[in-house]
Amino acid sequence: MDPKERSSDKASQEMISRMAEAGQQNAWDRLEAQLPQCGFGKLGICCRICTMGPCRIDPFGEGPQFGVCGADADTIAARNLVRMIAGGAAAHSDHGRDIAHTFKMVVESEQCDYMIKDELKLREVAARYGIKVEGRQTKDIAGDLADAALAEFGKQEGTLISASAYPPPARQKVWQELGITPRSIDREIVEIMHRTHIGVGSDYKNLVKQGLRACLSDGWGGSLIATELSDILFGSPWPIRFGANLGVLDAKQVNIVVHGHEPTLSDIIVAVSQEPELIKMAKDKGAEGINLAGMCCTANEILMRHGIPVAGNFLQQELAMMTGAVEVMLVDVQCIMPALGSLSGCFHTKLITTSPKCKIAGAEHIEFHEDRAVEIAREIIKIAIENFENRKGKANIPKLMERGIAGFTTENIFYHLGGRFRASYRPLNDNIINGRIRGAAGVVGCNNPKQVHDYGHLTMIRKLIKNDVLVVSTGCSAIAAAKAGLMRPDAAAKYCGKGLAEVCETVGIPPVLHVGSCVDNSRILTILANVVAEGGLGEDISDLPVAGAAPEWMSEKAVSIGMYFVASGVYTVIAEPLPVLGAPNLTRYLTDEIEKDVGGKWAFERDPIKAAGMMIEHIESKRDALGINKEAERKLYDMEDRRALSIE
Ligand code: NFS
Repeated sequence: MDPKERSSDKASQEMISRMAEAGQQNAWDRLEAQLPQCGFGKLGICCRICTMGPCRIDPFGEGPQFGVCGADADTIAARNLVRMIAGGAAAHSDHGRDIAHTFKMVVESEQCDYMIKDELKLREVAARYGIKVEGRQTKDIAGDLADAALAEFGKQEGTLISASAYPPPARQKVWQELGITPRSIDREIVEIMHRTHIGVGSDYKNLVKQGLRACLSDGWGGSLIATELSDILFGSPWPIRFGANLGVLDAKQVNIVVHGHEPTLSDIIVAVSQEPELIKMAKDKGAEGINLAGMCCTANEILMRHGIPVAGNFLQQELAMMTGAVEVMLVDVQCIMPALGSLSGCFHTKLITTSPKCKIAGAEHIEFHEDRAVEIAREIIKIAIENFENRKGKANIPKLMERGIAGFTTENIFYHLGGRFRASYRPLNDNIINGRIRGAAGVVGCNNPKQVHDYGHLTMIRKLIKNDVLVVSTGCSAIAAAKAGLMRPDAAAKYCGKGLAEVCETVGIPPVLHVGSCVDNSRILTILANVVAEGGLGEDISDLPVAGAAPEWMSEKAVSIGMYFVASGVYTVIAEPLPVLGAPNLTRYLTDEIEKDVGGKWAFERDPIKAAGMMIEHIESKRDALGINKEAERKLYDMEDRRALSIE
């Protein structure tokens, strides 16, 4: 086993070797043990929906072509796919719902550990929801917004307010004509489960249509609510310096790693961990202090708002524990490997679960209640401090970390690209029109042990910025970029093409903008809506020279995200194909014909260099269509160009 074949990140390679030496299993080992994986499952053509099955379709056309009920490959794969969307949209939206409940609690209670931190954003969002803001008290506006946001989840009539308040009018028309304007968040998810029950829908296009409606209720609904209410409650991010990679753990301090997705507990932990009394307690135990670090999207939440360092992305959770330097790994929900439970048993590390939705064998459960947030946070930090003296042996922390700048949002990009005196999207649009910036790409999503860890993200991003494509990033992709130094402002001179470097250096931004966690992909949607509204680049998101990608995706959430970008008009390239390849008509629809319906489509490409090339070609074709590519400077990319441009 060569660790370089598993991860391109040096700190991770070091820990992967250590795990091998210690005989500890990790996700890569478990993947190997699974090989060869089930071909039917990969192609999406096995069905376990009823007990007449399990059924499977022979992809070679020799064996059965129908399940017992008569479902063919397209029906089976479409049902499986939209159920993935239901899972992903549910995860994002339930996160949004929890934030909305906390928000309501803040508004209603007299004394509470949270408060409204961004009144300006509160007023802006409330106004979009049609709530009267002028001359009203903050509390009253917030109360109305809490009710309006919560109603979005379960209302029985009409459509989502945000689906008509945020996207460009042309986009709304596309959805109306296709009949996919989301009605309410929960309803679209429930309806997927109904439509995919045995004996309901079998028309694959009609099944996908419900998938489109549900993912739109995620991106422009549940996720957007999560992002916006979090900004109002915990403060809107602002550019902030940070460190990333396992080297942010500190052998001399009490290390607490917060992992998962929701900011409610972690945000309080940030504040409480700075209490002098607790720091003194840590010092009395022989530690130099309390060191907080994040993992996965919880990391992104507290990084964006407080500059808390990031220990790593999805595939580094086991590696962080393996350092032996983590006193407490505190988890909430999503992307938490069950393997952490048994691994924690080999170290002094306490794995603490906090959500009633997420209990893990081998973990201690301390249930988090928003109305006792500070008290519970103190209790957990004390456990970590007490545990410091139980560290066995020496901590093995790789001495690797990078610095960068995060904290970009739909609102503050105005300031950076527009300059403080001219806060608007105009300079961004102008730089795209004049060709200094060719376009923009959202590179997002997970890690997947099927791809070399971080390699896909980094190779793709480097090629995009080399070709003057501005990159916005979220989730584990953003963490990969940060660890590789791509979020340093000086990365512009080092990695970018001339045009993009010029723009980045003038305004002092890195070429890869960290816009937050995975629910914050909603920020990318609202950025796109603002670019359209600014004018000069068409009427709809599907006119823009932009593309999306998830080069190492693995989760159902990523399917929902990809689908809502496609449904919003964005060409979206992913590495591991959607599990639909055994269904020829469905595959053709998703990767081709769907573009006529929604303006965006999917593409599958494992090679990140080729994938980036496809995105650049798409961006150039959109520029052609907009008429902003002057004949003289028009650049077509043939194979030779691609090779010349590829890095590494
Ligand atoms: Ni997104 Fe965040 Fe990471 Fe993937 Fe998981 S942490 S929500 S799903 S693995 S980016």
